[in-house]
Amino acid sequence: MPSYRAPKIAAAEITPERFFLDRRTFIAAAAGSLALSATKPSRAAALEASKSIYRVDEPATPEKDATTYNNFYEFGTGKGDPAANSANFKPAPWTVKVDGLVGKPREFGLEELLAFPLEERIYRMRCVEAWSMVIPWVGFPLAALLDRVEPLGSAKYVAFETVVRPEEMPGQSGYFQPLEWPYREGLRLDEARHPLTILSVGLYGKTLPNQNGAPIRLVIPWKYGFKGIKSIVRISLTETPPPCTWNLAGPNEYGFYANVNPAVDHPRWSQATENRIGEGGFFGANRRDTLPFNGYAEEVANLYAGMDLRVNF
Ligand SMILES: Nc1nc2c(c(=O)[nH]1)N[C@H]1C(S)=C(S)[C@@H](COP(=O)(O)O)O[C@H]1N2
Ligand SMILES: [Mo]
Repeated sequence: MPSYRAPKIAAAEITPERFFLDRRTFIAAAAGSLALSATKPSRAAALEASKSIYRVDEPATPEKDATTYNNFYEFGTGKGDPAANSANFKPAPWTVKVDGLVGKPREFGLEELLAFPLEERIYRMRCVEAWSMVIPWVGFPLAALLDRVEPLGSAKYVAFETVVRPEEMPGQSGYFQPLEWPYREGLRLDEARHPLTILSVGLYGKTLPNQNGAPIRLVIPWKYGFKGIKSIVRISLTETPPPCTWNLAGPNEYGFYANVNPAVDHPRWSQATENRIGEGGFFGANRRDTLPFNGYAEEVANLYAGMDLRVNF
């Protein structure tokens, strides 16, 4: 996989207003070893790289749609609310606390998070609401971060928490509170360590916009979108399954696993098909079939061998 070290950003340069990532560096990552290697790769090798599981062979959703049609209830429940209401959110400075069943609990500053080897991953994304997108993320495997804190043998799950900042997040301060805060999510440790699971710090070669979960959010392409918790401040290793926001809010509608499964309907709607955002026509013509594990079955189905996926939905 193409990878590189992000440039070291001096702490002084990480301003409260916004931090900055060099777009050219991301483009180099996207071009990957093809651009960086001294010898010219064969056409076959280039083709093979383009078929990588990390880069789905479907057109990316227009950036405008991916950054204006969002779910981020901390900024409101409407799809346009996160883009409209997140301008005052401050994604820097930032720290992520990693604790629980680990040998080396510690905090990671933003600068350190951006220093992990970043890659571009073009993933198919599927919301539980039956719409989908294809998004070029920039990020690094969650496993790389977990390695640094040395999980103990007793650690079986990973819990995640979003920041709570009512003063910057209007959805957390209004009279109507749609969810309990902090937004929380969790994965089994083997799911968390799977190479497809990434922490994202950017999209479309740019720093992650506030509405998409700045400065750092989770991306798990074979699960429904709600598992992809945004603006993470804490990651804890646990022995038992951690509480998850949507699972708590509606246990028969949103399971802990939330693996994309066209054969298991949501109690109130079918999950068999989806609307690809940006292609137009929510109903009818542009609907496509939803794929088991969102098209990543070959890579992840073995994680669930022997499990009844209707019970463990
Ligand atoms: N903290 C937090 N994370 C969240 C949500 C949220 O409301 N709050 N919504 C989830 C849902 S339902 C989806 S589909 C994805 C949407 O991510 P995107 O807006 O970047 O496409 O974020 C997920 N992460
Ligand atoms: Mo979602």
